[in-house]
Amino acid sequence: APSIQRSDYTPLAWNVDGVDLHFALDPAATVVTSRLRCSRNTQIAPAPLRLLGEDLEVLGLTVDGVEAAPGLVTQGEGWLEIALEGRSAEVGIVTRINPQSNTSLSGLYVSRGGFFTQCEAEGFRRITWFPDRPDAMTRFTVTLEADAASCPVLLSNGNLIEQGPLAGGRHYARWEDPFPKPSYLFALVAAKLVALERRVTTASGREVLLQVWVEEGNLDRTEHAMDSLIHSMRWDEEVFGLELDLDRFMIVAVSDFNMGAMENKGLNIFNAKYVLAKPDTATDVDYEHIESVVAHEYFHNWTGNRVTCRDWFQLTLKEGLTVFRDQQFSADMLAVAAGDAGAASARAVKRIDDVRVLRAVQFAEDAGPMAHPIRPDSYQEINNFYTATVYEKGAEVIRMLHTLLGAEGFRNGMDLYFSYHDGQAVTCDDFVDCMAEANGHDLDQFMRWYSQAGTPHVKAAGAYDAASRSYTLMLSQHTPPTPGQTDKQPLLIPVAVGLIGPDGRDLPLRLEGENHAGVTTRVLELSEVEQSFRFLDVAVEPVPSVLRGFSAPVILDLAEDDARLAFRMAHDTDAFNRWDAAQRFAERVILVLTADAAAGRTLAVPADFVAAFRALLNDAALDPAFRAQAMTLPSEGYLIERMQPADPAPLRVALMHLMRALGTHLADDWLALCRTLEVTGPYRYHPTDAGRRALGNLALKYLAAAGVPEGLAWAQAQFARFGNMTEGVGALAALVQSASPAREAALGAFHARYRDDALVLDKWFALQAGAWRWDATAAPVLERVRALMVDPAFSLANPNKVYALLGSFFRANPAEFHAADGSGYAFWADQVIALDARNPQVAARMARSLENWQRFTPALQALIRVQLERVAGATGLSPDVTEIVEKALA
Ligand code: B3K
Ligand code: ZN
Repeated sequence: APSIQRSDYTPLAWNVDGVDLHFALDPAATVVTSRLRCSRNTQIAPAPLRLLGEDLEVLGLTVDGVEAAPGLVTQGEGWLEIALEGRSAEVGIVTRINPQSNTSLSGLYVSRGGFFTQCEAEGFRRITWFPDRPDAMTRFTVTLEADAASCPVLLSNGNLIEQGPLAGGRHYARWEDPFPKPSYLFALVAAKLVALERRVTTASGREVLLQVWVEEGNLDRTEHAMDSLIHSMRWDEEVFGLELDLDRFMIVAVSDFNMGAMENKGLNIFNAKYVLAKPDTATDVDYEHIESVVAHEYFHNWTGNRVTCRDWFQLTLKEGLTVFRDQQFSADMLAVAAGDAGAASARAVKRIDDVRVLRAVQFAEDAGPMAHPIRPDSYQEINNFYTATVYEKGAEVIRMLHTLLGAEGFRNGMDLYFSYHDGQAVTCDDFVDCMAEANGHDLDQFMRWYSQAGTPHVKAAGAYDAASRSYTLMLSQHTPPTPGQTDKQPLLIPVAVGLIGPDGRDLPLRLEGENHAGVTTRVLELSEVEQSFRFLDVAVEPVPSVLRGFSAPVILDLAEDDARLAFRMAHDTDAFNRWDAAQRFAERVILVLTADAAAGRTLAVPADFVAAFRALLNDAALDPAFRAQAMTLPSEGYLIERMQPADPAPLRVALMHLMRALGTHLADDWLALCRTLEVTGPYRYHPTDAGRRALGNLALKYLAAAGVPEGLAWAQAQFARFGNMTEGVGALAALVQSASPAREAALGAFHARYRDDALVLDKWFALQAGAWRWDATAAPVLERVRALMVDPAFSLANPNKVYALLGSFFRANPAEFHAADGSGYAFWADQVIALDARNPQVAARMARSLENWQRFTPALQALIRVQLERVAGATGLSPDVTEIVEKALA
């Protein structure tokens, strides 16, 4: 398939200064009339106006009011060029589209009787012919016309300037967006909805109207999203001096949506999953996700909308930066709620969550056939590049700038960025240049983070010299080759380091050549392949704590024996590294157990690991949320990346053995812990309560896995009388992850209670698809997944359902998915092919679950290859899935 190169960028020959859009909305035949006021870009050689379109029926085309002469128009696959004369022209286009048959959920589509749009990245061209690229910034005026009874609410970007009734039971509304924007930020909604409203005053004293639009029955689930929006507004005012620039800001929830949410100017459209919450339907984690997605989309108003991307290769310019901003926001929110005493731990817990995702998903991506720099050089289908690399690694790159420049320096860089580029479509270089200029800091080497793919390995080794009371830390870096990029240059890597004394306290640090002593964590700048850092006045041999707070997105190789890991697990003053020590110790134990299981040896969990784990469990001084993090084993997906070759079956045996052992040996400790954790009073979304619930649910998981009768009884009792969804789904998850016969009854009861609640049923689907076979006589999980696919609540047309059932099976259940008979792979191919016919973006996401197939055992690889080839050979395959399977097979 053809690929698009970053180096091929050319500026627009014609600007669109303004566009008037008129929509006569009808489910099967919507007529879109567009008037483009174009002006020639005199900076470059004259060229025709180039418009892009897909699946459009053209009813009329005029230039300056006259039907376009055929000789003026040239057309190709997905494009149309009009040879315009002079310096300006008005182009009129009428197209007809069929929103009802649009199952791709890109462009204009129908969901539960309403009309919705999704235009990023290239959906607008499925609505009308347009220069559908992010550097074409235009002022939009939009008129919507629809049936008043089925679509009483008509929304678009900006301000409502006119509305009224029309003949035939129809009505109209006209919206005007005062800010020029690229077409990917256009949106419309026409549906039967109601809104929660609030009026708030911005920092500069303007009153603005906030609305959260949902279906009527969901109004009681909108308050948290509204609170999150208001908190986001305040935070951006305080931290970055950025204020809402519109009089009205709307969030709309829709049930059928390909991803999380979309930052359309003034009219954010959300997957209902990231809006709707009330205590008995949403978990603490759902509340947390809603808060961060609402914030993310809101923050895009400045980082993405006011300043946007010149081309899609620059996607991380808005996404990496906005993820960083939402991460900082969530950390601040948690820290404030936790109070002074709990703030540091609350921040660490958030950091741990973010790093878990990065390591499990982004590191895997960086080690596979889809590896790409945060700013890719080429792509076949842009929708495949909304990746963990662009988003999460992109956010880590911004975080490193923040670390290197300091909060104030970073803020100065942001201020300069807006002062230079407000209203423009720019590149990642423009952003980093502002950071460099505002701080007088050379960031040339740092730019390699934008161009180099792959996860760097940083090796650390320390040597203590008692005679000179000095400690030397040797750091070296190496980035393995990735597809199309064999030679890697050294990066500028901030490595935060502390030295821990034998009493568990941090030693003051003084770096050779520097005078100031006293700090206990020091950010070292590793810029060469190999570098040594010498610390002076070190009274005793320390234990190094390296990469504190995960100061860079790298894999740290540091030789530590079990005793040292246990020591850091108990004492590292950096909470992130303390958690990381526990993860490293667990990983080591699991990989040994896995090798033993593969070789048919007896499995034995080392006593020193159990002891270190018990110490964490019983350390009442530690915040429950942190303890829950520290005692959650590394994910199977992450562990698979650490095995060579990956063999999911013995890994599962090892994990089950370890969970049972920790449940059995520590049964009394877990039960005692459960008794201390009960939360009383009405539900509130609060980190202290959430931490207690998380730890309690984790305890139930270990107890249920081990089949401890009191633990199972506890889970059943909690399930029987749960007061909120976190407790309900926690108890259900524990029962499902056990051999207890109570599991089926609990699943049945849950289904009966929530049969009409799509979002809650997603949890029910996901739990079953992700279940382990604790009862060795149980049927393979694939059978259950197949049965659930014909459940009336399941639908391949709804992305949330696909992600809950199929996504959970493919990604969260490796041992079952990678069954030795290849049944999982054949099922995968069937589903990818079926999905691709209706929704290529969703299909491509599912297709990606086998891209790292070459990591598996030769026997599994042979079975996977057959299915990858089957998908690759399917007729009419979308560019989306084609790119994934072609790269996997390359
Ligand atoms: N910008 C959108 C993502 C669009 C994905 C298009 N396939 C959501 C976000 O990152 O905020
Ligand atoms: Zn985003």
